[in-house]
Amino acid sequence: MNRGTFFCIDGHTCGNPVRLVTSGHPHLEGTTMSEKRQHFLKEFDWIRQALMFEPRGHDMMSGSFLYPPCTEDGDISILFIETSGCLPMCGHGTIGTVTFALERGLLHPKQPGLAKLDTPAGRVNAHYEMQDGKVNWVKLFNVPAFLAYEKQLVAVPDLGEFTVDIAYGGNFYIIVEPQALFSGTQNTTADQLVAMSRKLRKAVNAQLDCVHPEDPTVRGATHVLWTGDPKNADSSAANAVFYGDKAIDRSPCGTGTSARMAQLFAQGRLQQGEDFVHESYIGSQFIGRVEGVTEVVGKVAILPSIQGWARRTGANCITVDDDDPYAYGFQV
Ligand code: PYC
Repeated sequence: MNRGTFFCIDGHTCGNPVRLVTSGHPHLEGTTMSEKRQHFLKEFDWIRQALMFEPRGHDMMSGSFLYPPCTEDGDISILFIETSGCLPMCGHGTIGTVTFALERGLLHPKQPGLAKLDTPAGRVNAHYEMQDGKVNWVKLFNVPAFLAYEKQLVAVPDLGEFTVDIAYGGNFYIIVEPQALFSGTQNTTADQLVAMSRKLRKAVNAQLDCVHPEDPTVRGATHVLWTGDPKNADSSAANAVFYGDKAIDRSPCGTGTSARMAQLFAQGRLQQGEDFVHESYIGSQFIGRVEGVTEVVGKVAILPSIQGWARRTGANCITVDDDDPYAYGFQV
């Protein structure tokens, strides 16, 4: 039996995949994207698994669906799908989604140059420059980001002790700076980062409660952000972001960059208005900035922006049929 046919625009943001699904959307209940995300996870997670995992996707696959706005002034809503689940917010995914949706005529912001987005994590405003039908860049004004835990000593089975900070930038990030057991991303292979990340994430979540104070459905440290020396002279810092079970982000990671800026700002290592050029594991760059300061339930938080670009690579029509033993994907 054919369970569904999904038309997709495929592409990438600074190297990391974005699959914008343009048909086959399930109807979702709820008045906010956070509620709709919960409904999708409960009833329709098979769609995510089919479109993200092998053989139709791969370890790094990441995508989105567009829905009508949930707010009066919103232009559109985005539901993120990924190998790890449905993220509350995804920065590279938003830059790609906005770029492809504008270029293919799926998004018509009320105010040209500014798309107001409803995401499960909250309002994200996307400023963009479009020329001859192509989007040159997108600059996101992300949800408030904050440092949740500082200098936590975590004993990781088989590895040893790590000292980490945890920050929220749309997802909770375990931030690891060079220390005895880790000498920086420049000296560590992707395979080593993946192996260490899995164990570290498990140990952190066993030790600490990471729950968003305004939305208890946003919980758990899902991503690990390893830091290091950049390859490019104009980068402020480099990272390697682990997500899902085997992925290292090819982009500098929008929510990770927001979390990292929140950490650096809280520790007096980054100032409001200063550019923070963040470099990915493959050397691509986002420009981040602390645009303002606010608070989230009494905690100091930053208002981060992230600027990057995306390119379409093609279109795809994916079918999911029960006669395929791998219809809902697999992981090795
Ligand atoms: O850009 O926010 C991001 C992101 C999350 C996971 C992969 N990329």
